[in-house]
Amino acid sequence: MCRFIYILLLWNWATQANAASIADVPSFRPSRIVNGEKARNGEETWQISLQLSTGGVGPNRQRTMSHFCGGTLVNDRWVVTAAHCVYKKMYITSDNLFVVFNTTNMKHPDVPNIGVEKIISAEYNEVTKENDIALIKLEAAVPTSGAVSLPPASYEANGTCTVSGWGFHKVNAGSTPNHLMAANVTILTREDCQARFGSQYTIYPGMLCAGGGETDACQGDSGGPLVCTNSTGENVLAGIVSWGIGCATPNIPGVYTNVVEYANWIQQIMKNN
Ligand code: 4AZ
Repeated sequence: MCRFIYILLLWNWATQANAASIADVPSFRPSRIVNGEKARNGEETWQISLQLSTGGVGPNRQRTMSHFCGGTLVNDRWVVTAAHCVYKKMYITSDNLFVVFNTTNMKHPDVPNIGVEKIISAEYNEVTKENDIALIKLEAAVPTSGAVSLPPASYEANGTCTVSGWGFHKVNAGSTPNHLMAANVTILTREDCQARFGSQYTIYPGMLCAGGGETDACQGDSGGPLVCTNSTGENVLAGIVSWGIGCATPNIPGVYTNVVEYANWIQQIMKNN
């Protein structure tokens, strides 16, 4: 009898967890890079896809995995993503979260993917959208050649940078592309960005704006990289796709987490974990 109740409880828990994931997983909401181009092999090598799996191992696991956010490899064990992809989402655990890496075509039958050791989010503010950053420690090291550098403390992003991801190509497009897309966007000053958003929104120092033209990030690109090339030719992770008003809305830039503001926090987490 006792065992029967236990099974019933377990079944109840499992079906509820399942229902929650179907309703809430961001992959079921619209988005992808707008007006971008296909990333070529050897480009955007730092881009990863965060995927939830409902079970299986090897190719069987891959069949049950689905993309819901982007992320960036910053070294062989750590991925940077957006807090809003993982924060307070009970259905995402280190057991069902997988990181697809070294891939441009998601339809490839055996995309490289690796399990997760832990997920560490900053204190994300769902109202102001501040602190939209989280770190994911991988179960094992992946090749470092794909990683991109974190910005040095004095870094200030400017000029044209590249955003990439598997998000929708326009609002409500309906499905994510198989191929990784990338687009150039120009960094705006905080003042310019604030003026475009108006008084209803506050652009905090922990945020960075880019775009406002025909190219943009969109839902499903969230958590992914905005990478700039600095004066010495090195690629730097300047931003994390965070929020916006629609996608490629005329004059409205995309808003990114300003990674340099969190560089110390990232270093501390990586050192202590
Ligand atoms: C989103 O909902 C989202 N245009 C991310 C970025 C942008 C819009 C929406 C920027 O994940």
